[in-house]
This record gives sequence, structure tokens and C-alpha cells, in this order.
Amino acid sequence: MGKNHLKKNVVFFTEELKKKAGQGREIIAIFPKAVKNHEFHPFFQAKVDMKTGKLVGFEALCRWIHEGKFIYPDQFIPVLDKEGLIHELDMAIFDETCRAIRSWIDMGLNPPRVSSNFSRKNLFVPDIEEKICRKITENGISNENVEIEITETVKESEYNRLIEFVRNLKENGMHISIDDFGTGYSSLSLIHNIDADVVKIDKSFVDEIPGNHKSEVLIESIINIAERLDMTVIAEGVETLEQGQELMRLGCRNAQGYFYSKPVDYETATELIRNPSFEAIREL
Ligand code: G
Ligand code: MN
Repeated sequence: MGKNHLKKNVVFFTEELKKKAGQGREIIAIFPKAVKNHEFHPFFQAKVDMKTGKLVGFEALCRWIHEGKFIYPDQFIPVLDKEGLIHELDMAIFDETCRAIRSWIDMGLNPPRVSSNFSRKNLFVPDIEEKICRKITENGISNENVEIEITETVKESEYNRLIEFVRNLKENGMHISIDDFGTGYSSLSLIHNIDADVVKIDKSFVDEIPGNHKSEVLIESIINIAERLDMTVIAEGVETLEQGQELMRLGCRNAQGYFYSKPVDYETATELIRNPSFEAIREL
């Protein structure tokens, strides 16, 4: 626990740790059946062009509905990640996301591009790039409909493989975004080494604006770098109108966050595609 989970040298055994370990074991035990029973669903969080109020994308986020109750990702993602099961979850969510897109197209709707998260453990799954591309064709959609979100990594072995992974996906015409941008140790090298399409400015920067000079300068600089390299920028975790206005002042047009919408289920997302009613933010 200390080494892997809490990153401490000494951890004292407590009732709470016991409970946590027990919950972890339970999750691992019920996971295979939960996948088979389709208990994991993508929820869709809107990405909005703040200037026009237009819906420009969705991020698919995993939700587990078990016996009628929500189990939140922070309760099971770390456990599944540690046990090497996260690939199955990511693939199940990606599969259902592709099916949702197909069904929207079948309804005659024009769904925006939907991004999906692929955790780093996927990098070492054999032929993962082909598996991803195959899911897209199997579900009768195109690589224009999806985007793959990746995060930075600290390990050198992972880093080199990440670059190769992105290169392979790009060769297949896939769109790539860098999630949580600016929080890792190698943000600039990553931009240097891969051809990402989108940079997602991490919520920790957005949380501090307006008012924090450093965050504002960093956000403005990220936007500047991204634009000069023909990448799109989106700010994550936008919760207030003031944050939106400040982001626009700094040159960022796209936002995702509770200010516009929480991640919503398939039916509500369908309604959002039919009738997007996000307000445009007026520039100050
Ligand atoms: O790591 P990633 O950026 O993919 O994580 C997205 C997570 O952030 C999701 O679990 C989502 O529910 C959450 N989230 C999305 N928008 C907001 C927001 O505006 N505020 C907060 N607190 N969380 C958010
Ligand atoms: Mn993400």
C-alpha cells in the first residue's frame, strides 16, 4: 500500500486501510461480470465554443452503474489500473462510445467529435493501435468522429512507447489530444515529439483565474504555442462565467466544464446534439 498507493515509506495499518483493501478486492471480483453485463457506460461532457455557444465536441467519461447505483471512477479506476484491468475498461467504453456515435448518425444527426481516454497501461497491450482502429471500422464510423486523449508520462520506457503509439495512430488518420496539459514533467518535449491536434489546458490553471498572474501568463503562453503549431486549445474544468471571460481574453475559444455541462448520459447527450442551447459568452 505504502509503495504503490500512498507513495510513503511507512504506512500504519488502520481500519480505513482495511476497508479500502476490501473494497478493492470486491471491485476486482465483480469487474468481469460487470463488463459482460454492460454496467460501464460513457457519459458525455460537452465541449463548447464560448464565442458562439456551439457544441464542438464531447468527451466520453466512464460511469459505472451497479445495481442501480453509481460507483464513481475514483473508487475503481486506481484499483483496475493497478490490477492491469484498465485496458478492458477503456476498450469497453470506447466500444460503447463508437456505438453511440453510429446511432446518432443513423438518427440523421450530426454528432460532434467525441474524445476517449486511453490510460497509459494500454501502451503495452499488443497491437493496441490496430485494436483501436478496428473498433472504429467495426462500428461503421470514421476516424473523423473520434479523438484519442493521452496524458503525459514520467517513465522513459513509457515515454518512448507513447511517441510511437501516437505516430502509429496519426498514420491512420486519428486525432490526438494531450490531456491535463502542463501538469507533467515533460509538456514541452511531448509537444516537440508528437503531432497532437489538441491541447487540453488542465483545470488546475483554470481554477486560479481570473486573478492569478502566473496562471494567466502560463495559459496565454500555452495558447500561443498551440496556435503557432496549428493545434487547437481547449480549457478543462471551466466552472464560472468569469473563468470563461478570462479565457476568452487570453485567446482561448473552447471550453469544457460544469459551467456548460456535467457529463451526461446518452439520452441527454442526444438532446444536446439536437438542441444545443449553450450561451455565447460576450467578450469584455
Ligand atoms: O483527467 P480528465 O481531464 O479526463 O478528467 C475529467 C474528469 O473531470 C471527469 O471525471 C469529470 O467528471 C471531471 N470534471 C469535468 N468538468 C469539471 C468541472 O468543471 N469541475 C470539476 N470539479 N470536475 C470536472
Ligand atoms: Mn480526459
